Amino acid sequence: MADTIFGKIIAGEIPAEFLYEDDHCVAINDIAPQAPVHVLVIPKKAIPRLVDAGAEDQELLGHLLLAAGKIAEQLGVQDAFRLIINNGEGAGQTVFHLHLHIIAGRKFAEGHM
Ligand code: IU
Repeated sequence: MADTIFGKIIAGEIPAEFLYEDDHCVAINDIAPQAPVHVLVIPKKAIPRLVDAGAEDQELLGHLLLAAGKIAEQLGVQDAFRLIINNGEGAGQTVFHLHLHIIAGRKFAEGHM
């Protein structure tokens, strides 16, 4: 559990403010925000990358999406946010404990990623 910084945060070994918590995940503000709203949704189960998730994680992955929607509503950005998962170093993943980025509060170019 405590193998990455996120594992340590979830284990309470490193203090962090949880914007949201339930049985399966927590949400924290990103320490280096890329937008006015930049929140990380982190499953309590440590799965290194999305591709490391298995069939047994199907319910958890759905749960994370539903939680992200709820958190977006809680933050008042439900009408304009993006969800990002970086999978692997080549895609910019730096913390190898699966997490979703909720990005909002900045203008998004239409028709572009
Ligand atoms: P990535 O998808 O693995 O690149 O995202 C990791 C994020 O975790 C990145 O946006 C960092 O700013 C963020 N982060 C953090 O919020 N707190 C930390 O102590 C560390 C990284 I290390």
